[in-house]
Amino acid sequence: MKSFLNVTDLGDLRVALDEAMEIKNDRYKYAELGKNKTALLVFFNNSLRTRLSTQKAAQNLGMNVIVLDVNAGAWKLEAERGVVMDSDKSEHLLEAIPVMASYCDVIGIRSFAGLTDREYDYAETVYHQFVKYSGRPVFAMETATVHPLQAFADLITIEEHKTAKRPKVVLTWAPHPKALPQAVPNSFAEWMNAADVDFVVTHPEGYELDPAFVGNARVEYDQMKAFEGADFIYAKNWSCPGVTRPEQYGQILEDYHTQLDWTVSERQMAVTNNGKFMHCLPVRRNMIVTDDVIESPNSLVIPEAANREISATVVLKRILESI
Ligand code: AN0
Ligand code: CP
Repeated sequence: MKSFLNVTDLGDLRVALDEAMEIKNDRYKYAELGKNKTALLVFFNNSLRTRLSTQKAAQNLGMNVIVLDVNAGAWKLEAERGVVMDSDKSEHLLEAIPVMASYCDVIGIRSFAGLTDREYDYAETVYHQFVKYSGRPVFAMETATVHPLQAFADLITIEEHKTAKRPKVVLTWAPHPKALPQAVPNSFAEWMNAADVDFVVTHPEGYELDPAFVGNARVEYDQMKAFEGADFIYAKNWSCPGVTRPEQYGQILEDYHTQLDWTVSERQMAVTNNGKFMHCLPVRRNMIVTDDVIESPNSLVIPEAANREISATVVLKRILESI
């Protein structure tokens, strides 16, 4: 595997899930595979889980790891070609990428959506520059439109905790004070569409996800109706994807104070099928979800985060096997 952005990059999901379980049972099984290979993890944005779990995954495989926080010590990087570089950006990605590539064998990228230029974000411009100019396998650690390491960990978590053969999984929008990317819900929708689950999405009107990810998934604008009989509730905020009105891309469409009834609480969880609660974290309590729900025995947020080590180990193993 030379690039990891989409669910199709992993091939047969059943095989990938079996591999995840194999690694979970013995996470050092492939400790020789990465000997004398170096993973470079490049962060343009903050991270707790991705930073730690991906380093741990690389170490499980015997790799060396270098972490670069671009905004904390490196030169500020320009990404657009043709710009007269008279701002605070001292270096261009077109030099920085091949230089970084010369020190490593695999590159992970975290580069969030700018949320101002839909076309630029949805073309995954920064990610593809890394692919093109590094000559190395590249994997997404949340890029402009996707977070596949998260979605894979989510799928592993659902697989481990499901009680029905084909569980009902609901992705629900929830309020947040700041405009957030669509990467997490995009990937979650993409991966749930590919998995054997009954998938429903619920959000206020105007927050429709890009068809490339949400496909033909059922959309229910009434959150309570969507929650009925659900086995898993996956909460996340996202800003306007700008599908029907591109000029609203990246915006918060209504003051969050008026939408606090979307916060996941016992009121909605009561109509589920003893539903499990999921969120990728970091989460704002009593905004996305109440204290009671996130602390309840049905909350999976901690095992879900722990599975990030497993998804990253499988992905790095696949990449190492291809170089
Ligand atoms: C980011 C987001 O919503 O994409 C990262 C989530 C993993 N969240 C925040 O910026 C709070
Ligand atoms: N879920 C997730 O990717 O968390 P971080 O932003 O802390 O890496």
